Order: sequence, then structure tokens, then C-alpha cells
Amino acid sequence: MTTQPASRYTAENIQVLEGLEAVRRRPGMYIGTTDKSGLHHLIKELVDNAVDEAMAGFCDRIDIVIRKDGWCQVTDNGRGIPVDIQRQTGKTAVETVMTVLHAGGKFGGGGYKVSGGLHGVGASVVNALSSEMWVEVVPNPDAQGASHANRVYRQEYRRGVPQGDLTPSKLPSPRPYGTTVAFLPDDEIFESIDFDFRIEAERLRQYAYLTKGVWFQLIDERDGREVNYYFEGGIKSFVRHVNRDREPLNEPIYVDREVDGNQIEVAIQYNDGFNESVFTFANSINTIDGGSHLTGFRTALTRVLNDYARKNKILKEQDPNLSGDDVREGLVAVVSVKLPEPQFEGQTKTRLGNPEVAAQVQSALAEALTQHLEENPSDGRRIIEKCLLASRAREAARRARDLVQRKSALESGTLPGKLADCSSRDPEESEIFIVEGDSAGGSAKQGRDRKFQAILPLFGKILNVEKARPDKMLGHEAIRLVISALGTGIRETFDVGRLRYHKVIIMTDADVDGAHIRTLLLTFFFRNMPALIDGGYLYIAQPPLYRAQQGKNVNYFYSDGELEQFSKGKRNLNVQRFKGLGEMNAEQLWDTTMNPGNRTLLQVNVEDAVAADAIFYELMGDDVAPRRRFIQSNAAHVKNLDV
Ligand code: 0RA
Repeated sequence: MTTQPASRYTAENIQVLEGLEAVRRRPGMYIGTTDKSGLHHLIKELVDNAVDEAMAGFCDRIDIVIRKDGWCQVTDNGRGIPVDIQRQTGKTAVETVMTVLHAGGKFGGGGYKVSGGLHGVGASVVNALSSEMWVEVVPNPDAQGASHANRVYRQEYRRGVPQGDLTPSKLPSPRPYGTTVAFLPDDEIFESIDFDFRIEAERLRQYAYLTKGVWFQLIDERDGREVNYYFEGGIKSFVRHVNRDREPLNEPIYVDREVDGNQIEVAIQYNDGFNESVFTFANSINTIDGGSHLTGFRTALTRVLNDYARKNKILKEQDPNLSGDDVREGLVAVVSVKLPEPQFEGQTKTRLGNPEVAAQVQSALAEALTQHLEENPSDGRRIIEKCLLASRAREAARRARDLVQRKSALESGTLPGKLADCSSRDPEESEIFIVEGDSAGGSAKQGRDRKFQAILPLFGKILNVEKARPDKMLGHEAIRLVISALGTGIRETFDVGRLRYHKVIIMTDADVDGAHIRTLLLTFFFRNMPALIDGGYLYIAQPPLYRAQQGKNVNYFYSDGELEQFSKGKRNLNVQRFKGLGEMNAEQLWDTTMNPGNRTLLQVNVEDAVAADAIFYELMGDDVAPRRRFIQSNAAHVKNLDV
């Protein structure tokens, strides 16, 4: 039964209230930020709980609804959060899960085998940050006993505080078993409480890959959009997806096994490209800083491929071993481990600690990979030959790089002639604008403050680095200009200590060509100077789209919407659209885009390697057809394509 003593205002409750208050006072500590990302984090917390229930094997469907009234609702078909009163707390498990910090499925034992762990702050944090919230549970009688069967148990909350007890419905439940949690984010806490369908759909897709066999549905009732994700093959489907527009060299190699209570899952597929895309996850959290699972993965890959190549005489006696870099060119892989007690390390807690996992991943993959190569010798030959090619290309690239470096050493200190350098030699205060085109370069040179602002104009299309070999890329004029102007070197020889400007600002036209060049530059930096991005040195300038003059009044606008809002009903308004930076005179460019006192700069950060790679890749592709094809074939049914 769920009736409770009239007065239960105990020390327990006071602690709960203090906990909720702490969350509201410092939301950033629990969900990172209070912007869009923080807002969507709320949904993630609830989906995490449902995914935990799925991982435990009790749930195969998770539904998310963004409702017309601004609420969001997450439903699973699991056992239902227990509705019984727990002896230790005197409260139902439902109330505990919804109000006590860090209680999300981690107390009482006999709960989940694995759970998120990193941000596993749970439903109580969502509750504390919601102006209103409710939970409804229809208990599965097999899990919770027949006495609770067939009723809907409901409890409501405001800003985390229960508005009554958990109460069963009088009438039998019309609904299947499971848990639904609905919440309205608190507009006193969040910058905006408007959910973004695209953000949510992307997150969900990743979740779906990592949770094979679970059906995810997202419906936006505000406009009827809907996506469904279900991946029978899990991460095997993911590597196929990443390679969808490339030439794969093998069928995905896949292993999924349990070792000492840890779940180890790896999928590998090579393509004919040159980049490495290895994504690692621990308990569905993207471990962008790697860790023990990545170490085990790399060791197995290098070792098995070398052994195989030697044994089959593809690698001759005089040949050196394939290096780790050689075996990772054109590699797409996902390593996903699920552990009962994950240890996350590093400042952002995105590196897996657990030392035992290295050996577990290594032996699981070594066995599966060896077996696959033995059973599919043509796959084996293709992969090894590809690695050999990489090894030779690397040797050639090293020679080319030496040449470039020796050359610049000879010309010691000479900077590219096209660079209009600043007079300051202090990197901390110095900025470099990488500018598209000749005329814009001219305006920028005239408009800048030459004390601390340098201008590097680039011409024509920069080569498509995504599709080029590293050795060829270095031969390209524009890329060489950028490298020598920054002074850092690239890849293995990159040294941030030699960076000549602490703000590297990409300034391109606000049109399609500008966006393309910006993407090419971003891709180049992402691949060759990732530390430049990690260090927060890379920026994108934001030139305005319009200039509107009325009498002596001049205003600049950065979007159609802004201009529209401003111009309604204004008479004698003279509007100029800037088709390119070159149409702005030096003074205008300074005022709007370069002057540190007025300008807006976007700092480039790669928070999520998966998203970044996908965006780079998708922007590189010139049509949407392949994406559309993918979505159609992988999402079971999609009402509204969101491409
Ligand atoms: C069994 C036990 C516990 C919770 C759940 C199932 C459960 C929690 C959630 C959250 C969303 N959907 C859910 N479905 C089931 C209590 C925790 C424990 O004792 O381990």
C-alpha cells in the first residue's frame, strides 16, 4: 500500500529540500549550462534512466514527446519504478528517485547492472529545475507483484517538491506497463525553454546505435515532426553509416561479449579514405579523451594485423612493422563498453580509467579480428595492402614535411609575403584574420589596428582536405601560407608554444562560397591542428548581412529576421545588403566585424568528436541524397525528413 503517515516531516525531508535548493542555486554544477545544451540535458537525464532499464533487459521501447504546451514527456515500457514504500526512507521508491539527488537507480541493490555514472544525477535534478513535473507508473506485476497490477500510480511536483503522495488510479489502467515522466522546464532557470527538435533527434540517434534492439521514437507535437530509430546491429550499423558514401574494404568486424561482468562491444570497418574515425563510449557516454578501452583496442589492432601480415608473407622480412598510424588510416570503428563501476577521469571526465578494461577489449578484439581475417582472406589482403600504402605515404609525407621545414629554416623568420603582419610580437594580444579573397583582404588591411591585428588573404578554393592525402595537402599554397603564418607546425610536430597569434579568426563572406571555404579551413584545423581548437584559439568572425540607414542613423543586422523586425513601418529606410566582405569599406569592416569593442566572435570548440566528424563529413559532401537514402533505409519509418 502507498498510504503514508500524516506527518513525515523528518530529517530525511529536510535533506531532500536542501538538495533540491542546491540544484536550483547552482544548476551549472549538475547540468553544465542553462542554455539550449542544458535544457536538452534534462531530457538526456530521463532517457538515461530509461536506457538503463533497457540495458538491464526489461525495456525495448522509449518514447519522447515534445508537447504543444511546451512540456516534454519520456515514456518507457520497463518494469515501472517500484511503487512500494522502502523501509529505510519511509517513502516510495518513486518519490525517492524523483526527489533525492543521485538516487537514479543506484540504491537498494538488485537494481541495474550498469548505469550512466558520469552525469547520472538523475530525475531529481530534472525535477528541481522544472516548474512542474509528474510521474506515472504502471507496475509490471511480474516485477512488482500482482497487488499493484493494472493501476496508474501518479505523483506531481513543483520545483522538485511533491504536491501529494504517490496515488493509484481508481480505474484500471488503459495503458501498458512502464514509466512516464513529464516536465515543464523552469523559465526562471533556463535562458529559453523551447526544445529543439533537431538537437534531440541527433542525440537520440547516437543513443539508438549504442543500445541495439531498442526502439526510440521522438515526436514533436508542435509541428508533427517525428523520427524513429531502431538499430538491430547497434554499433555495427553505426560504422556502416559512417562509411555510407565511401568504399568499404570489408564487412564490419564485430564482437560483443561479457567479461567479468563488463560488456565489451567493438565494430570495425575500413574504407578507402585516409582519415581515422574511432569513437569510444563507456556506458553510452562518449569518452572523447579515450582511456583504457581505446588502449586495448589499439594494441589488439596493431598486433593482430602485423602478425597476420607476417604470417601470410604480405609483409616481407626486410619490411618494418606497420605502425599504429598505418593501421588506422581509413579506419572506422566504435568501441563501446558497459561497466557496473565506471571510473571517469580527466578534467571533463571524458576518459575511461578502469585498468582491467584494456586487457578485456584487447583479447576480445584480437580473437574476433584474427578469426575474421582467417575466414575472409580477401578482406585480410585488402586491409593489409591499404596499411602498407599508408606506411609508404607516411614516409613520403615525412620527407615532404622535412623539406618544407628545412626550407623555412633556411629562409629563417621569413613570413609569407601575402601576410600583413601586426607590429606586436606578443602572441597573447595578437590576432590573425584569415580572409577570403582579394578585395576583402584590401578592406581588412586598411581597416585593421595594425598594432595587434594581422591579415592573411587567401585566394580561390582551398583544396578539399578531407579527400586529399596528407603529403599532397602540404604542397598546396594556401595551406602552406596558413601553416607558416601560425608558426606552430602540424600534426606530430605541432607546438602550441610557437603559435604567433592567440586569436586565429576565420573571416569569410556570409554566402555559400564563404561557408564552404570556412568548412574547408575548419576541417584542415580539425585534422591537423586539433590542439588549436582544444586550446580555444580558433574563432569565426561574424560579418553583418545588412546595413540600414535612416537619416543619420546607421544600423547593422546579422540575419533576415533581425532586419525584418527593425524595419517594420520605418520610412525612408535605405537598406544595403552586403553580398561579400569586399563590399564593405574599411571603416565599416572595422566597426562591425574587427573592432574588439563591438564585434561578435564565435569560438570554435569540438565538444563532441562524433558530431564534429559528422558535420565535417556531411558538409564536405555536395548533395543530400546519400543522407536521405540512409535515413530512409535505417529509420524504420520516418514521417518527416529533417535534412
Ligand atoms: C527497478 C528498480 C528501481 C527502478 C526501476 C526498476 C526503474 C527506474 C526507472 C526510471 C525510468 N524508468 C524506470 N524503470 C524502472 C529502483 C532502483 C533500484 O532499487 O535499483
